[in-house]
Amino acid sequence: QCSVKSVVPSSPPLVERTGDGNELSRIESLSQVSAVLGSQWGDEGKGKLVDILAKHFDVVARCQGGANAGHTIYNSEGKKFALHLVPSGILNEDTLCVIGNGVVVHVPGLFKEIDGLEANGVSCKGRILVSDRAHLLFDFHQVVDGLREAELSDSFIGTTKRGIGPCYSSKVIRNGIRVGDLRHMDTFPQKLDLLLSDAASRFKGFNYSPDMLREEVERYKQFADRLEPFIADTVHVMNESILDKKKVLVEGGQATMLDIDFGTYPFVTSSSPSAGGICTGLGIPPKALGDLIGVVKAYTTRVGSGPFPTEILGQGGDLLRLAGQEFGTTTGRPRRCGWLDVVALKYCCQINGFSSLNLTKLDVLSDLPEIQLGVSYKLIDGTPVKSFPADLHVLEQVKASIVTFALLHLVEYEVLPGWQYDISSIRDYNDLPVAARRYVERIEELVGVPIHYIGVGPGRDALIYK
Ligand code: 2SA
Ligand code: GDP
Ligand code: MG
Repeated sequence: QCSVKSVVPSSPPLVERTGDGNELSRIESLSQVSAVLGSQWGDEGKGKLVDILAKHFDVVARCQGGANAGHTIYNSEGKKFALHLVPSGILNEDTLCVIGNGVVVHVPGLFKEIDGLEANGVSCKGRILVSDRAHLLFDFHQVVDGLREAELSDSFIGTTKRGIGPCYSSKVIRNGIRVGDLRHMDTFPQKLDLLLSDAASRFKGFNYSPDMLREEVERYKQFADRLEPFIADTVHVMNESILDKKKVLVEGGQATMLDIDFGTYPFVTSSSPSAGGICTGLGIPPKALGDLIGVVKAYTTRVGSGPFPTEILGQGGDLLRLAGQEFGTTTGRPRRCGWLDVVALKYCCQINGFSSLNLTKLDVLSDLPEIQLGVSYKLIDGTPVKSFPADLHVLEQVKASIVTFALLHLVEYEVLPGWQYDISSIRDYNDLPVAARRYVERIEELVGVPIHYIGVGPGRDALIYK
């Protein structure tokens, strides 16, 4: 199914480093409003970069998604935190964390996360704001997520079953309930009744009773009191922060290839993890946006179903999964693994206009004798594919979409030598083995966006500033 285009591209000139490689100057030169976005199928290591940058920003804000996200970060003592709804700026005590209007909020989950953070010495009081415009994600949305997946049978999406699709559906169909509605508990029961009755009429397996409504309303009365100090008009907060010259960092969840519009639809999430989602999910104007950093793993992973052109099936994929510890942060699911897909990455760069990239998990490739880069696709009749295909046409023509995608689009690979050297303690770009630098620079060359940060381990310090 794949062909090897060339072995080792003509050696690009190995430059001493671009930029001055100084940590502070790299971070301090970031725009007043910057963003960290996923540029593959998620789990690129966005949380780690946001945590590192947070100490230089006043506000860290999430704009889309919900508790389907799993962002893993480590504090200076090496303690691990898996965040889902709380922005990854939370470990930096001076940072205000905003959960924007575009996020879907499961309130019990949010409190569980806050309790876990507080129990580990991270103070959340007064540091987290939740938009009054954000939609509430109820337990029943999670049940419906499972029922929809079961209904799809073999064509299931492979969702996280966190209720994301059903909650965004409620939002878009306009019977959703928003965080601000918790301030009106008199009308809350009717609204919830409408939502639950709707689900019950749609799904045979959904058991709805008056008792269920009563219990849920009682729970939410308590949540409403506890949530009140967190609720804010975050559109106002965000825009005032910008006017006050505060530095704002936006943290994307998931990634562009899972975007409802640009991803491998229907195998996508239900929000816009790409640049457009920043404005709609926070209520800040496009002209406020400055640097957008795309986070890209040195190889590719994907959880759930759907096209994955550079996937390595069998033992090769298993080895990469093991080396990279590729298991879902939210669900623990094993992630599918493959080579870096430059076609998809270029497409993501186009859509988001990334100013720079953070290449993560370069250390994971250290044992490999050679590394492949998926540089182009062609159809089975040899026609080159110019850009990442929307594939709807192909999907309509064929039944087994996943298999067909792999068969119809042949990937051409470049093979580069590996470095077979432990790079996890290297902190200076020029100390990386030549083959590792060549890999980094070949990606820059193919994609046309500079790589300013290189991850060589999960810890905060394991970052090379290029
Ligand atoms: P959903 O739950 O409706 O958003 O699922 C739809 C698709 O989006 C994918 N998706 C993700 N892919 C990678 N990482 C995600 N977060 C977790 C993590 C995932 C986990 O950090 O590891 O723990 O399994 C994430 N969230 C959504 C999902 O796999 C579907 O393909
Ligand atoms: P996110 O959803 O994009 O924030 O990524 P996840 O946290 O879901 O998954 C990334 C995983 O890789 C986490 O376990 C991180 O601790 C880990 N990680 C991040 N950067 C690096 C890196 O450069 N090297 C290694 N070995 N692990 C990393
Ligand atoms: Mg993740």
